[in-house]
Amino acid sequence: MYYNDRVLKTKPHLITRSLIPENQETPIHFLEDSETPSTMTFRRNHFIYPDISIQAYFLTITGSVKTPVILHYNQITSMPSQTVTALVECSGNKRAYFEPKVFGEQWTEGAISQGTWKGVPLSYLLSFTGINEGAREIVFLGGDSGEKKGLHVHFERSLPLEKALVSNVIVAWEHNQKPLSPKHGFPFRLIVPGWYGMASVKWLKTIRVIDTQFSGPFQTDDYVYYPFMDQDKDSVPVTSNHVNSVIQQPLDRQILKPGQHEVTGIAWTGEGIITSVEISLDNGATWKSASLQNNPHKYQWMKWSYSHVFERNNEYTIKIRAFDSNGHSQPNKAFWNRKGYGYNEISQIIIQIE
Ligand SMILES: Nc1nc2c(c(=O)[nH]1)N[C@H]1C(S)=C(S)[C@@H](COP(=O)(O)O)O[C@H]1N2
Ligand SMILES: [Mo]
Repeated sequence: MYYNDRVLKTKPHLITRSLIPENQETPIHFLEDSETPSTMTFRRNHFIYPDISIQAYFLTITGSVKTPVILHYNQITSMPSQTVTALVECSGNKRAYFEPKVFGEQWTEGAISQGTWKGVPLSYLLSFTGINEGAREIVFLGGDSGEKKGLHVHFERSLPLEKALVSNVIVAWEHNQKPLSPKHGFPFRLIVPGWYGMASVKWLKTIRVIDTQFSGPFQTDDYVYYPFMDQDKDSVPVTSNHVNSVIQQPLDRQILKPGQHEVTGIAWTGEGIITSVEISLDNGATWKSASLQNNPHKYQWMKWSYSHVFERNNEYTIKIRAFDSNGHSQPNKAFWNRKGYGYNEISQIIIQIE
């Protein structure tokens, strides 16, 4: 047997940040497909995985509704479904790059994946219960729980009614044509395209309509932008994804041979679409357009590339900035915030040519 790469099937692996609870990054620099396989999808958990038995499982919809309901697995999965291809990005993606550094999982660039999710629109589920006049938010409780700041809490988040009822917010049971895996929320998870990942609650147990503003530790403590180190003033909740990009190849500090090489990567945004991606090979002095590799789709990343002949004995500082249809682009300097969310500074690598 020849031990070549074909026989040994060289494959990327998740990048471990912690094991209990499990937090691992997608090997984003080594994936070309627009659908991230389930095994390569990043994992972001606040607690240990919950034990869920499908026989004992039911989903309740309660609170400020006309008729509360209890639904079993088969009742939900036989409802009219919708399929959404969307990326999920953790708001802590790229946290490791903040300066000054901040506490929390030190994600580099792989707290993002893209998948095809099948489920029932939340608005359809709520048409069974009706919503009372005066309802403001919908609260989603996950089956996982544990200790946070001395209290036993569940992972629980709310959406304002306006966001919850748009048609592509779904209660999903399939990921990439298979039932959701236990790690990604089996039996049901919410998918909220356009918002950072914390909104997409896994292991959904109850949906509760409320007339007030929800406050829970994952709503009003975590997932809030705090612009100051030592005070909470001017804080803003984390919602939609910022316009952002990753240079997939080459890698930062890679040594390459002289000649033609492709610079490739992805770019994405929360609301709207990617309209252009610009590249600089001279540390931001001049910019050119990278070519976009697919049609823009809302809530999906855009693949881009740029081919160039690189010269011997040279170093290149390569920068990428993406622009979206809402007039947003990646900033020269990331907006620093105490908990390290939403980093989207212009992407950069430095390469050396032999
Ligand atoms: N129940 C529950 N849902 C959750 C979380 C969690 O810890 N518990 N983490 C959230 C966060 S912060 C992110 S980024 C995504 C990650 O989803 P994934 O692990 O399927 O990639 O799930 C969200 N939903
Ligand atoms: Mo996240």
